[in-house]
Amino acid sequence: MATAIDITSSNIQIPVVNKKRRLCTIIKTSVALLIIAAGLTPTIIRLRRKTNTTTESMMNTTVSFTTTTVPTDITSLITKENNPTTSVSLATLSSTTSSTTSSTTSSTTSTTTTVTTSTTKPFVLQIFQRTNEVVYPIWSTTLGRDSSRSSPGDKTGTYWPSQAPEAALDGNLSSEYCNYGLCNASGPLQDGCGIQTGFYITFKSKPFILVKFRIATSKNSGSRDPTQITIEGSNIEESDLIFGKSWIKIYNGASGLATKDPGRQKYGNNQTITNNSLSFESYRILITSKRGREYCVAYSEFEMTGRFSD
Ligand SMILES: [Ca+2]
Repeated sequence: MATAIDITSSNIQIPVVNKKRRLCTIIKTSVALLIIAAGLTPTIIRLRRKTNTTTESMMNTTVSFTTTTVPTDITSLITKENNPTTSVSLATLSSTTSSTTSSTTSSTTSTTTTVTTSTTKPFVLQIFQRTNEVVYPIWSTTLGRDSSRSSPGDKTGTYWPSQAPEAALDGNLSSEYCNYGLCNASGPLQDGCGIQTGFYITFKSKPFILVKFRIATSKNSGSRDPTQITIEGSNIEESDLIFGKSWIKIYNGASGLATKDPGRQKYGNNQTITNNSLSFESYRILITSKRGREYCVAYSEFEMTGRFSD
């Protein structure tokens, strides 16, 4: 059983040890409070600084907004400012439009350049005539084969002495070239007379692209007119042009005189050389058919029109 003790009336005293414990407890509590207070103070300071920064930022935004506002556009501006999605969309749209415009401009510029190129570099055509170059008369010669030299005379394989091949390249319709080929000046008149005859020449000008040609008729008979020809080009040394391998074919077709006789000492139609972009300094012309039965093939001009390569 516990016994009740009246301490007010007794002489019982609180031990000194208990006083020290209370003092220690008070000191510990105070130190703890000081540590807590020291930790909270920077946080409060930081919170205050952050609050100040936020306030300044908001103020700047407000000032900027006010200075750019036009009374009639206030609603739309407020909508843009308050709706970031709309603002981004507008920026994206603006960027896309700019890009499209740039692309369109670039395409237009490219097209213009192409047109300019085609209009500022026209082909300059000119007639290439002989000056003092050697013209080699040939007979019994076919496309791609070696040439057989012809000489002046009245026998097989000759040309009439006063009608040499130079006469076909002098720009004069009253002079002509007449070659008998397989025939001679005594007859008989045959379809084959003058066939597989022609000439070749090396021009002193730099190589040119043959674009077209036309042939002028002789003085005496339409039956001597060439109707089909071949043209070959070469850049091989002149001394090697006797060989067929030196030549490249660029034309095999109508002479421009076949469909209609233009009359005596007249030019036929221009014939265009298609699918040829090669420049040559030498050309070989061969007659492969004529209009009728006669002693020879004859023509007063073989006019060559061409251009220099770019
Ligand atoms: Ca002539």
